[in-house]
Amino acid sequence: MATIAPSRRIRRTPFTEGVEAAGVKVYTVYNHMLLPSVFRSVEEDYHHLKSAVQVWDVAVERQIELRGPDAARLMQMLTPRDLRGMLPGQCYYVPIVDETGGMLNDPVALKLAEDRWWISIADSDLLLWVKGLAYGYRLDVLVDEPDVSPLAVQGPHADELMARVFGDAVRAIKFFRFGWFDFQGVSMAVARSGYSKQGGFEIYVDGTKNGMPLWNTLMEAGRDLDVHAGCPNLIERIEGGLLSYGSDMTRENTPHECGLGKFCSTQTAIGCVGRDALLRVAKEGPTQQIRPLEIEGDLPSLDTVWPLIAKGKRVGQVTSSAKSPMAGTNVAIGMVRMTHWDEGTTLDVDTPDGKRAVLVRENFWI
Ligand code: THG
Repeated sequence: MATIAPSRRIRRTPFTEGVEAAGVKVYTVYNHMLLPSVFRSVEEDYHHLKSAVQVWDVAVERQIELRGPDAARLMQMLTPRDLRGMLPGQCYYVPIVDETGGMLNDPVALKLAEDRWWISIADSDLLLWVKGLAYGYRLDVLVDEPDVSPLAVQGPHADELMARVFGDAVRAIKFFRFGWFDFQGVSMAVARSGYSKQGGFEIYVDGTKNGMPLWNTLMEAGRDLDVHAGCPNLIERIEGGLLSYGSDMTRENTPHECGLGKFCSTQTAIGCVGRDALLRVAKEGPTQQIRPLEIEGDLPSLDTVWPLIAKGKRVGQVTSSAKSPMAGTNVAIGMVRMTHWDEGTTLDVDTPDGKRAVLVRENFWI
């Protein structure tokens, strides 16, 4: 395959130098920025993630900062999740929808203070939507992208490695909470979160110049823990049911179709854009929904949706798939119509290499 031309439009991160020194083999582009996707091989990276500890350059999880008297009001306009009970120091996974209830992004929101929030975005240009709302509603709030770059530490030895660098207090951070920790005189938010089910942290690295010193410190401190550079792993995230915006869901889907209804409290999310549309779909219930799928046989890698077929008719689509050492088959995520979404239903999928048998499962693997 051809390679992609480097350019200013495909931004490097504060950790790219370390990623390259660690021998990154494949990149993807996410939020106009380099995101590593393979170091040794997807399968080797998977086994290492589940047994050791990895440091991930997830600077592509760009932050949108809201600052000012209307910050909380704007944040509640953005999401159907009710934010009234959210305290400073908490992270919330928040669906963001447009006026039709279509998904625009599925970020993690951090409440730094009543008048200061970060929105840690997935792959869409959410900054433009947020700036448009702030301007259109004449809100008293500053909206911009600060020089803050998440670095994730994921895997079973993440607590030990983080304690060595930031002190034992990091062990007490609860899931989806964050605290402020010092690294070489710079205060940084450290959260217990990350795009894997193996446990770990995300450090919101403040300042590009602090990226490589922290990267190197983590690599040296974790040598005896077999620390290695890693990245969000396709197999592990499918097994864990972690959705990928732009792949598993788009603006065409409501949060309910994505299985994110549990993160919506639309009735009480007063002022949220798309509220009327979502109240309608929440009442009726979705007619298609994300499901875990098993697919038999050898598969090519997926770079466009594969139609799901029953009795010659299209009943959905596969949007992510990978060969899983744990399941001994291909694990996949798809959007399936309600007529065929029950556990145990068998379907066919049309792949570029031919038809394969599909089983609809009830639960993800992790
Ligand atoms: N961390 C941070 N920013 C991010 C991601 C992240 N931005 C991009 C992308 N990932 C956004 N998407 C997700 C998807 C899933 C989760 C977080 C962000 C996630 N879900 C957990 C789950 O499904 O098990 C828990 C959600 C909950 O219970 O609240 O973590 O990873 N900073």
